[in-house]
Amino acid sequence: MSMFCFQCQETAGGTGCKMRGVCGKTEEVAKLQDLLIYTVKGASELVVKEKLDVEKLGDVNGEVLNSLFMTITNANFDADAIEAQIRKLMTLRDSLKGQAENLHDSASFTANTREEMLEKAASVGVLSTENEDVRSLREMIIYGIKGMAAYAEHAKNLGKEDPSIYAFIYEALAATLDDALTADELVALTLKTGEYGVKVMALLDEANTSKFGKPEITTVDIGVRKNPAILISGHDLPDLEQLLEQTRGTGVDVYTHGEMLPAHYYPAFKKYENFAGNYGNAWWKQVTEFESFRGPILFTTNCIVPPRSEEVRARIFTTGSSGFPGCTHIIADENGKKDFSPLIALAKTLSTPEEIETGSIVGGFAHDQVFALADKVVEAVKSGAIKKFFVMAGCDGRMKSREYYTEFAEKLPKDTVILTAGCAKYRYNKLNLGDIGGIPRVLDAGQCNDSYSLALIALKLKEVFGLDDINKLPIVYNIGWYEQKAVIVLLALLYLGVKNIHLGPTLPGFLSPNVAKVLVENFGIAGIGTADDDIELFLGK
Ligand code: FSO
Ligand code: SF4
Repeated sequence: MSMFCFQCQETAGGTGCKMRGVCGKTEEVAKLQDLLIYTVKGASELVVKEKLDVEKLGDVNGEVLNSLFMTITNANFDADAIEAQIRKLMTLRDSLKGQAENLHDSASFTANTREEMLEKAASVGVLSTENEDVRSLREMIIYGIKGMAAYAEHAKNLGKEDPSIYAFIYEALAATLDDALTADELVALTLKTGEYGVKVMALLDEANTSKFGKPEITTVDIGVRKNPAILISGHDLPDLEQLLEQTRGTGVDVYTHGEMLPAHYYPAFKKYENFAGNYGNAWWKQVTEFESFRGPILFTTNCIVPPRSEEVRARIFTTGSSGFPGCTHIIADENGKKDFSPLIALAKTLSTPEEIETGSIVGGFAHDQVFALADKVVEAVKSGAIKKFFVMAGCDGRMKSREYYTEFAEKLPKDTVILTAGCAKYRYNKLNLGDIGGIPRVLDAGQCNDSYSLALIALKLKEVFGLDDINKLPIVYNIGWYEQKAVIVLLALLYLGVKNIHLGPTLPGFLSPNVAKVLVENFGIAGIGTADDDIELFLGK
């Protein structure tokens, strides 16, 4: 077997990519990512065993977050960038060494050339843990940590850090090296990962709202204007801010794609007249939508899909933890400033975007905006105008089976409301589902990390209705997952005590039968059926 990866929902055959990733990841990139994770584990063990103060680690915290983020599905396909990151991490790791003895190999191995790295990688990947239950639990924790690192990196980019989150990342990653831990201890660590998942989402929420204001109800144009334009994708709002500042007054418009759509809901970005609207849909549709967009594209994070033509590749720029071979990668200077002038110059030489849709969509229902509507919502629940809420947050993806979510949304009775966040929304946010007494039937809170808002809304409703258990609310969780940020969101919901979450379109391939059983028995986790059967099940008919 040349590679093994089963971290995302689209893993080959539902069990593992073994030759090349369904995502387009090559064997070489997969192996280098395995070694990068291994190096991060080694650094984590040193932080734990040397009892180092995480607040005094200098660049280590940021580079650990970056390394983890680079290995998230669809974030970085650039072997050279990953190799350089392994070198950087090995150096940082070695700088942590002190008196500790009996260190794990990950804390001391060296590999100097690409060949040596690939050779080493072959023995340290996912399958190096032989017991399938231990492997399943370890990987679930690692994937949750990857999602946590992504959110922590976004918060850090806005100057918000929580040392306890870093300390937990080191503790958890070091624990994945410990063969003495029992399955029960690993299950407990999985829940603790969820606890820190809540913390990191709260931190990012605070970082985003304190800098850019509280999301508010906003109508977003989905058509096009007549100016040359840049498309920005991914999740990082400070990158968007810099791009808007630099394009202001240049005659170049900026459109969002995929997970950047919720940026329109923040007050701070409304002052930019060239912030034109949202172009297209969820990440996987970029294959055709980038072709028709015709202008430069900036990736701030995942989800990148390998472009099918050189023409499109030449228009793609990456920044932050994202990367793609052959695409220009923009790095920040020592003051954090990124120079986006190459995109602006290129945009001016290219055609304006081709119109693929017209009209608008409405969003901005993060926690404060929903709390402002609380009286109306509570009244609608009490009067029976709203019978049930369906949390349909998470991710979208390529699989045909995800048509389920569109059908499900269409078939839900008119006295139900969908609460959404993440790119999952694109399966139903353009359907005309109407409203209930002025409350739209699809309430979009924002990006996948804004699932935090949905949890806060549930906790608020629990308080308003004086319930002792979040599971007594008329809320059903029917979540679509794809990559590792969805894993941390799921673990956060489990930590908050949410039971009976339905997860689709398929259950994770990284769950061994025994671990799946634990999730089913203790948390009522279930898959999905047909839209008709599930609606009947959820409405208790
Ligand atoms: Fe989607 Fe991709 Fe936000 Fe993910 S664009 S799939 S869970 O990166 O992070 O929701
Ligand atoms: Fe396969 Fe997903 Fe891993 Fe890509 S990220 S190699 S599609 S399991």
